[in-house]
Amino acid sequence: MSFKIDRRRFLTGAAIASTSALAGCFDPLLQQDSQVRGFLAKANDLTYRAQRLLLGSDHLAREFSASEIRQPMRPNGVTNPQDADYLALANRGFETYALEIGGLVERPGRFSLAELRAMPARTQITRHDCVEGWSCIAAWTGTPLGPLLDQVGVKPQARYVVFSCFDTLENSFAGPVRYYESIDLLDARHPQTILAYGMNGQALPVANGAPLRVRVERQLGYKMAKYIRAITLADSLTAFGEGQGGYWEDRGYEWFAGI
Ligand SMILES: Nc1nc2c(c(=O)[nH]1)N[C@H]1C(S)=C(S)[C@@H](COP(=O)(O)O)O[C@H]1N2
Ligand SMILES: [Mo]
Repeated sequence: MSFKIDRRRFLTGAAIASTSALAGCFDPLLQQDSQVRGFLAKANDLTYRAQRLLLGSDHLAREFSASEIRQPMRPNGVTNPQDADYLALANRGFETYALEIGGLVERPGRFSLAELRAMPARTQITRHDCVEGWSCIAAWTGTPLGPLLDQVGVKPQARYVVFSCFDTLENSFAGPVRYYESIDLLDARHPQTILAYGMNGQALPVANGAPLRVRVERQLGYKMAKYIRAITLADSLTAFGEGQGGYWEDRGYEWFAGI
């Protein structure tokens, strides 16, 4: 275990050192054919396969008791999206919000918050570990993703669940670059993977991803997309963002961020 953590520190350190030292310049991690990218990709693939072998698909992340909640849940990354479509929803208390589910599914659909709240619910008190080295413990309430996927009918060729978010992190020549993330179907169907609309017994605050954010409890914080607009089932990640599976993955982070 300690070997894995040390290696993660090393990989993460390498990614951060590289992006900060070369900010605004050429970044070898962003070159898909570079040796560094190849090394990271292989290491990530090894971590992925080793963890899938060791932990299997149903290993649960540790859950804590209410007295262990460490508040406040420190908001991180984008905490107050200013995108017009998001603000329009927020100003009406997310009453008109509807989660879109599409891609490789039999029955694409839209689900309002009221509909999501009426589905089976799960509350779990878990620890959130950010790659920056801090963690928080909070209670999350939401509906398990697995049964919702069954409801829309995942097509057999689907391999990934992609979360598209409302928030813009930067503007490029091609337009706004929005946060996105992706997980495999094992994590998507894990019993602790929920679409959360509540935190510490309250409605999910805007800072922590209102109206809907995913909790993928066996992964690092950046995998847990906030401000979810749509979920797309896909057989490949190349069509999304820069093709590495997430906003931070496109900037050198590992796609499989198991802890
Ligand atoms: N849409 C969106 N999701 C996001 C981020 C973000 O900036 N935008 N930041 C990620 C990171 S790095 C972390 S650690 C967690 C922070 O969640 P919190 O704000 O509830 O602490 O959200 C993740 N999901
Ligand atoms: Mo993070």
